Amino acid sequence: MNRKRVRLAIQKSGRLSYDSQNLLKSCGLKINLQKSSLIAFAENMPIDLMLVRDDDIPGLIMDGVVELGIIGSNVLEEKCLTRLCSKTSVPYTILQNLDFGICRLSLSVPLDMAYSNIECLKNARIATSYPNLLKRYFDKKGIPFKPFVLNGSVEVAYNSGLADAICDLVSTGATLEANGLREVETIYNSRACLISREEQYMFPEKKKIIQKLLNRIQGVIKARESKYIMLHIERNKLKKVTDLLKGAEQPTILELSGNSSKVALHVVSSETIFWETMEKLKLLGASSILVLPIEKMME
Ligand code: PRT
Ligand code: ZN
Repeated sequence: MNRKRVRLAIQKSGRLSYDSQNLLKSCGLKINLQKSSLIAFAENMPIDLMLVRDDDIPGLIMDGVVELGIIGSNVLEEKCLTRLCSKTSVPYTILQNLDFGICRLSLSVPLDMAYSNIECLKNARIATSYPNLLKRYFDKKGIPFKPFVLNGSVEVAYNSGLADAICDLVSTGATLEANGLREVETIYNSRACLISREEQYMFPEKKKIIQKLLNRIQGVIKARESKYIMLHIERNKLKKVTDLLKGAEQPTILELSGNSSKVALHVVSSETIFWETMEKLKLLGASSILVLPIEKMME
């Protein structure tokens, strides 16, 4: 086993694979991906990628096979609950919540069901791929139900007469709508996260590599959330402009040549700049307003 190379497990193909690979590329990793291969090597950092099914990633971390993994917190949490049921340990650390894979695990019922509260699902048969997260939710409310575990196509369980309700992941809600279902309760909010095995079992060389990658990931996420704003404004309107740009750091103010009453303002804002904000800036008299994406950032 190579003491110096860090192994990072990501989803081979599915909803998290593009964003996971893209994040790593944005961190400067040059990865040589081969379609059928389970392992890919980063050429310019001592990191090896393992391309696997997402469901295997929590176990690979918890059993110490790899040091890092990118996984939806829904899968991670479900795996933890499964292991806790069988009294197996769940050693891992969430190093960073990521900005993709955002979804929610929700309970949905048929459109024509008169649903007022969770009591309406007492003793109902509920189809899900997340029986433990569902059980935790119902147990907290003290309501009995009948779980029906399906590892895919959960949304068709009601129309096929297999279940009274379903508990599945939702992002836009289009799948539910297409199947005549209505979302009634959110069980769990999920997003992708970077996880690691517990530090005490790792070689110091590997800890350093992980810290370096983590710093870069944080930089990439911060940069993706941030915008660089430039505009010209009357000097006496500066305060009003900075009040509008919430989430912005201290601005840089520059003299404009040949115009002493106006200045150029440059600022990094960690919030999305909507058209409405730009219109308000314009109303304050700002001109030459530019909002630019930031590629990399380090604080
Ligand atoms: O083959 P492998 O086991 O690796 O993949 P998989 O088929 O188990 O998982 P995959 O690729 O479908 O999803 C991987 C992860 O993406 C999930 O565990 C979540 O963390 C995250 N994610 C984010 C989602 C969704 N959004 C999502 N919308 N996973 C699944 N869905 C499905 C949902 O199950 C439903 O069928 O999309 C449909 C609903 O989408 P909307 O947009 O119609 O609401
Ligand atoms: Zn899966």
